[in-house]
Amino acid sequence: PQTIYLEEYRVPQYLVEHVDLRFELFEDGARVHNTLTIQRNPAADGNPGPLELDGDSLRLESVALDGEQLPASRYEDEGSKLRVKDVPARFELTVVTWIEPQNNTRLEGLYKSSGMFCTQCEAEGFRCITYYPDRPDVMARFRTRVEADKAAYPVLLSNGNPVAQGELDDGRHFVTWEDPFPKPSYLFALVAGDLVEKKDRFTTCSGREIDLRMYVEPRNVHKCDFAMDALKRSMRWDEDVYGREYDLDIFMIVAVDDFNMGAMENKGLNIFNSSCVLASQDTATDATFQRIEAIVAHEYFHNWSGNRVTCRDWFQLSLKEGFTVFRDAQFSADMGSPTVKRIEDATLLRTAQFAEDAGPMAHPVRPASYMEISNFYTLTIYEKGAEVVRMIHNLLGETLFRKGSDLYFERHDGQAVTTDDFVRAMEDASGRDLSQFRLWYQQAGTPVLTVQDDYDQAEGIYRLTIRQAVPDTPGQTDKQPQHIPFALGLLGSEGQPLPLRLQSESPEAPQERVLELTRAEHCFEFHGLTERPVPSLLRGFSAPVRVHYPWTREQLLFLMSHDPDGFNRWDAGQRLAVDVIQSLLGAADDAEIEPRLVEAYRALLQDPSLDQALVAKMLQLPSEAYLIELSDSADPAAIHRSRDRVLAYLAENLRDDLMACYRRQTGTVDYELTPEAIAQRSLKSTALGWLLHIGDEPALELAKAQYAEADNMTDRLGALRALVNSDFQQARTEALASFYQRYSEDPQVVELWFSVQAGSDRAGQLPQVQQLLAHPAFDWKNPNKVRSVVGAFAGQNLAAFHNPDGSGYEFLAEQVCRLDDSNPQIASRLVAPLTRWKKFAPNYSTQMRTALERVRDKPALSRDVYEVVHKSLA
Ligand code: B3K
Ligand code: ZN
Repeated sequence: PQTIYLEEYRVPQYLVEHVDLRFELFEDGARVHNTLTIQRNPAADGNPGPLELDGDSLRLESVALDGEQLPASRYEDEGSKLRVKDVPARFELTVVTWIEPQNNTRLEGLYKSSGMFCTQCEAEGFRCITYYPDRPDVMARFRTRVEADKAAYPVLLSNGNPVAQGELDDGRHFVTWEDPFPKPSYLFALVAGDLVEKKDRFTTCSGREIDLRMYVEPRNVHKCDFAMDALKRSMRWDEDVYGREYDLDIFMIVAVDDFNMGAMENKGLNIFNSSCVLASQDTATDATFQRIEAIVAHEYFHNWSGNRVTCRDWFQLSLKEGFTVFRDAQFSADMGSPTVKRIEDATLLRTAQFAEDAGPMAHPVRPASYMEISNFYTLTIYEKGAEVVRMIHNLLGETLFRKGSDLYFERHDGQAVTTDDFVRAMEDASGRDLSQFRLWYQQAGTPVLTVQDDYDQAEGIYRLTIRQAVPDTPGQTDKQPQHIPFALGLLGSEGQPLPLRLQSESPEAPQERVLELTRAEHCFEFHGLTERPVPSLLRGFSAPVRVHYPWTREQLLFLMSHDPDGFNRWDAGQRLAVDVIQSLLGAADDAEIEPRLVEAYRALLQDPSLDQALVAKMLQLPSEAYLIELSDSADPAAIHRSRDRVLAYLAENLRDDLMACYRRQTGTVDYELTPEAIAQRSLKSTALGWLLHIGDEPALELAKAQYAEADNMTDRLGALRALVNSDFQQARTEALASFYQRYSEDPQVVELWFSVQAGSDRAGQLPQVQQLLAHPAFDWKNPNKVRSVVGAFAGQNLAAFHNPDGSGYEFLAEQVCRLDDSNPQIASRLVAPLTRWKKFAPNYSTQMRTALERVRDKPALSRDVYEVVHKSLA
């Protein structure tokens, strides 16, 4: 496969002004009539040459120019390119193609899912529908006529507003849609099916009435309310916080079961994976509700950050994704607990994005090259990209940031632009120089900050020395220091915040500061301190960096209970737990475990005056994945054992406190999604999980009761998970059987059932996982099912996946090969855990490599998997 380089970007030779599409949908295929109004791009230099259109898996039926059929000699059909020779400066081209949506297992372009037609065009799926200059800087107005059998497909949707509809012969009908906003082809969408419509309305800030609609299969009508409300909250929030009003008269959401990712922001017609939009109290967990709210908001926010202002090329993907993730994170923080949201985001970043940034696929937020763009929908583009926008927000402050975003939207409305344009708007609006800051977009790798301190009692001066280094990544060495906002506070021995008085400042200095690091080394002197302070570093995770500082356990325990910054309280607890777990690695089985950890957790469990949402987070031990990420030569079996030992030790010593905490969490009568209620449920299930982990009999009874009596999925699944992860084998088997029986008709809940098992070190050993694959409810064509078994096994059940005999690796390689033919995007995502082989101790890494080589040697490997496997073996 070919590598595409940012450096080679050229403006398009031809522009499309208007696209007229007509879809004839049948059971054995679809005919697509595509009439393009094309003109030479005045901005392109040189001889334009032939018109080149992209295509993929299309059967070409005819080509006409200005209404005249072209003889074969006037065009070349290369399959992936259609070249039309000798075209005038302005013309109309009509291309007719035949495609087979019913055989499309890649789920890119037009395909069928549970009997309905639907599309996924980002990034390069539109070329699987018709020949087209399929690049985001070609923006056109679309008119789309969809024709299908009326009984089987009563609902026919596309982007924009419906402008005509009518009956046709043979029981067929049509609807025509017109989208007044020019858009790139990746935002095109079409849906045809037998769907139920749920309607609502939204009045915008300028008083326009928007028609809101959700389209779902009849069995799902009762699962729409939450997403619809989330949509309305998002629309209001974007008006209030960013001044962005919705632009069309109608906004539609469709739920489909077979979808490669979470959802897609097609103009006016968002398409969602059912699992990211449908929810009811009985079938969705708190985590699912929160994910739905965030994704609905994310896709909606794209209408401005992505659709009205889009990307010039795919190297700029983070322009829309990083910014939109930042926006949805602000929204979620406003809707719930900001500290909890920050903890969740930082956890994901530190566990998974840092790992990506240290692995073979590491790339900058704005990559310089790719083979397959689908491989670049990564945590780096999304999550790190959002952190980069957050840092701009921190540096500029709320008001100037808003001025910058207003300028960005105003200046670039209707354009396809670059991350550089975004930064320039922020600079122009604020007067700040962000030239060094731009390195965040160009340099891959997670900066490492090494902090040293020193207290001079006689002078009352506390000195902090901060050094930064950006590690080498594939193809990038000798990096420059980046511009890093570093928030900190200093605490006195009573826990009181101390003033941060730099050198010559007056005594009334602030109690928190954001230091701006721009050099490889800085030394800051804080004056007027009568005692040695405890530093609270990188508050609120003010930059996506690693911090090394020689914390003592005393300091961590102190910060855990005293830091006024909630995020850093949690962080101190995590660092302490990591330290305790790591100190047991390779230690004797009876090695002593830090007793102060027990006391720290006891304090959390016993004090109801603490923010319970924060407590619920603080009681989660660092995950195995995070512990692996922190090690250089990881031994997952040893990590698993140490972590389990600490968990068991805590549970043994906190039995009564856990039980008391459990019993306290019974207040709420009605199911609510407030941070407090969510924290209650989380605490309940954590306590149960810990107690069942050590075989506590009274807790077993509580778990059974919670399972049976729960009035919501969070409690029921919490109990099920605690049972599944326990050694109470009979109770586990019974609960699993009962759960399946109860929910076998609901594919989303069956997916939870799969993943609870595949992700459990007790119920998810390889033979059991093999059985899940043979289960009648499992379906290789459905990405959610694949993720819930294969993905959960390799991503969550690390002890079993990293079985020292290599069986887990071999298993994953086999499933990747099998999926590579049918759905390369899913195959390529699934292979990721193997690509981290360099992180592991030799016994593991050799076998992981062997598994990767096996995938590499599969005949006819897709471009997606090829790129990932070859880069990680290089
Ligand atoms: N923009 C889509 C992701 C498309 C992925 C294509 N492989 C969803 C989102 O980020 O909102
Ligand atoms: Zn997005």
